[in-house]
Amino acid sequence: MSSSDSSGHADAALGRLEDLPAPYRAELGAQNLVPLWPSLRAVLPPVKPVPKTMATAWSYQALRPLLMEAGALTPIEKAERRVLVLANPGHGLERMQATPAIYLGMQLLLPGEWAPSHRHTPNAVRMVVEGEGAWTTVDGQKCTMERGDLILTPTGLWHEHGHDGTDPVVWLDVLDLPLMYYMEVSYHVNGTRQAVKAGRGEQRFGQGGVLPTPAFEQRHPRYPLLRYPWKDVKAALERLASDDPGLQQIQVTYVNPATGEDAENVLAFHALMLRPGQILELPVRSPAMVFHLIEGLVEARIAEQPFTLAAADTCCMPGYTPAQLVNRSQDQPAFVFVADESPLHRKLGVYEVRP
Ligand code: 1HN
Repeated sequence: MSSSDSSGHADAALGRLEDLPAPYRAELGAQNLVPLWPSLRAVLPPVKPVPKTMATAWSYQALRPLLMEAGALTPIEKAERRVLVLANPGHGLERMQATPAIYLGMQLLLPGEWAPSHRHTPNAVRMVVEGEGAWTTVDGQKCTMERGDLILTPTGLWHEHGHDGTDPVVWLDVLDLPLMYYMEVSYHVNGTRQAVKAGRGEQRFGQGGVLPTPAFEQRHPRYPLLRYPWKDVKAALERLASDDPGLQQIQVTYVNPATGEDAENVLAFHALMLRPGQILELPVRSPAMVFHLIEGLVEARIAEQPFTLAAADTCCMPGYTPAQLVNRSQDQPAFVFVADESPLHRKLGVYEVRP
């Protein structure tokens, strides 16, 4: 295949592996050597990457009974974390990745269960999907889990989950595990039940515009805020929408309140509101993205392919892809949780927005 870039320079067809004599190929292999030219176009395609990531949607209605069945089939002691992974067929299901850097899983905790304390190198967040009475203790902070809440478990922090309620609790886990695994830096350490510390980040760091003054010569903790309650995030979106009726991108970013930077190192997290009937055109950008519907009914049109998302449904798309989000309701707003790989792309210097 050949094509031409913006300079008009055409990519010549390159020699194939089969063009080389078999004994020569065998000799190369025996020396752990490989000719570049037969693979050059595959590793460095013209103008735009060729993604393995396929636009894919997971229906909560379809996966929920299977997750509940996992609850009956596998006790928590045999699972540690009882999760069904949302795996992208473009990468192969066994790779357990939604996009190059994003892992997604739906986790079930039943009443009375405890998922023991551990810490690991991958960064995680949880977006609570259903149920009440569960909690996650992160670095000694006990975070209650209510629908739509975002709870961080950044790299290296101890975390465990418990459930004092009466009905199943389900949340969406979003991790940068595929990246950490690829980098050969993924590992975990088991711990014991954490002592809960006094003082919660939400109370101290959750007030817009003001921060507690650190004691002299002290610094804020690296991750001051671990729980972002949905009621506050939703109210912030509603305020943005009513403050400026012409605003198209009604979106907030989950940030570290002490630095104003992304809440975690590798992935970014946002909440987006669509007005009734709104069609939002997304810019074509290099990072892959995930959309998870918190409330409403949305059609995600990804490179013209439509995916209908009801509450608790999730979909992903590769980078460099045109997409639109359409609120299918004419009288109710819709609310979408978004995860993307933009901090990683910015750090690598490959972040792009295409015209
Ligand atoms: C993990 O630690 C949790 O703590 C959930 O709830 C999902 C997926 C891969 C690796 C570690 C959790 C995970 C995970």
